[in-house]
Amino acid sequence: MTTVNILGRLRIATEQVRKVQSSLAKDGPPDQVEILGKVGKELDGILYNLVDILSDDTRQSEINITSNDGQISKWLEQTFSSKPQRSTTAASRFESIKAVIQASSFVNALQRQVRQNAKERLSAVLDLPVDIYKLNLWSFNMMEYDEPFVFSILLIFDAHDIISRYHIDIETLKNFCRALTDGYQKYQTPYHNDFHGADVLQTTHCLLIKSSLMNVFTQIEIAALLFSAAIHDYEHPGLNNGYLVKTKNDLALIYNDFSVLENHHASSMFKLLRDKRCNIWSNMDTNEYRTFRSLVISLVLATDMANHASLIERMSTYFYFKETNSTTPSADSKTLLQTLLHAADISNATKPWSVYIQSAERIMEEFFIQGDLEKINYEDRKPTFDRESTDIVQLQIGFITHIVHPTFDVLSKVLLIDSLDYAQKESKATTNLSNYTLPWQYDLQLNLETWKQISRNGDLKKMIAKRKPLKLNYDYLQEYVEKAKTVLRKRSQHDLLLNCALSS
Ligand code: 8BR
Ligand code: ZN
Repeated sequence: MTTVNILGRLRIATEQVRKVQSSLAKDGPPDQVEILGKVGKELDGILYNLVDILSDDTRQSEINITSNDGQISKWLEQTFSSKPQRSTTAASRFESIKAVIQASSFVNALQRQVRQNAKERLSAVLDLPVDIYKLNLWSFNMMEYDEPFVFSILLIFDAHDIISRYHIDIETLKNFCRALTDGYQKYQTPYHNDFHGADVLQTTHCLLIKSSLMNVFTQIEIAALLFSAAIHDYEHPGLNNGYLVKTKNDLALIYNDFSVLENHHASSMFKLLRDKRCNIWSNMDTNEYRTFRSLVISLVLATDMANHASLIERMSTYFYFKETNSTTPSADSKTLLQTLLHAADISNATKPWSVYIQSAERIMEEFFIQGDLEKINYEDRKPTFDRESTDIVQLQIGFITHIVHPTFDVLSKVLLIDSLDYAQKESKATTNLSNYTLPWQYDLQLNLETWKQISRNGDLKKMIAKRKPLKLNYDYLQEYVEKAKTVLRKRSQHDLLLNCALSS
């Protein structure tokens, strides 16, 4: 149900309360009339808040027309609301996440099949620096390879059968990869470049194959998810939405300050696809392409970090209802796809320290370049990110604690429940959550603990080897990684002893 539906029902209920109140006003019991008055006022307040929320979100504009003539209803809905077009099969397939969870029994067989197929295909024909087995690893470091899109797109698309299913011409795919790389390199940004794009693609691929999700998403959904992952920051200028809006940048004016970057990534990519030489989807069926394009747009727009809270809230509410055994609201496949892409987008802090620290250094440098520009061009004394005074350690601790942790916690719940279901089906009686560690859980803890150790005992001057461009002292930081490892080891030993003591 959309917020608009809720608003409509609440409005009708409020009207009824008001009617009863006014009919009782003359000769009804005064205390009850007073209560009704208060209830009416309260409902008015809620209605007001809902209208306020909706006024900022034009995508919530949804109407349901019930006319005898289905064709007319469809035309009315399509013309007078922004209701997304859903095929009936897609809607019924995804009643809830439960459908996703229940499908886990197929996943192992499918994973094996994917690997086998991929092995026999591209790597044998093309001279690529890695094979699909390497790209299946969470610890893979994209920054070690040149031209990362060329091999990652070819291998990952092939592994998911996208190349053959959509009859993608290999030469066109290579042209596309080059154009994609050019777009990502357009502004020579330290972080939002082709390494980040290819990294998010590879991480999304890992999330898919490590869960049962791959099995229940349709081919078109998987193609849209992987494509969106690859292109989600296309032509990123290395400046954030706030800056573009503040400085009245052309892009902000084009998109009326609304998800400026994300609109640009999607829009400029579809413009590139108008070029025949790069259009890898030219053989896709027209109807399928419509669904594909709409999914890609919604996935790329959802990478706007402004959606983070809403996304996590939607996923968390689902688990709240599931835990309390109330009726579970349905979570559509789109929310799940958006969560996977969002998680992959911010996954750098969940990778092994040596991989993560390179990303952290690059994103911080990109923030500082924006800070330099704010100072020079706008004489901003307090830029968002000041190279000299920003506390990198606290910023990383905050990013991990408030953004990355909640995201991966929600994701872990989906995937762990999935593992549990699978294990129970396999009748392993002693199933317990701790038996199923996901690839990111240890490194996420270790990275956070490392920053905490540095914040307690580290010498911040020694941590930074160079300020412009930012260069961190990796050897010095490594000392704290080792300290953090010891802390985590002691903590887990302590937890183990405590559990034993409690259970004996
Ligand atoms: P985009 O890659 O789509 O811009 O979204 C991810 C955002 O998360 C980045 O722009 C940045 O603001 C933030 N982020 C990431 Br990713 N890694 C970070 C890190 N290590 N430290 C601080 N912020 C980070
Ligand atoms: Zn990104």
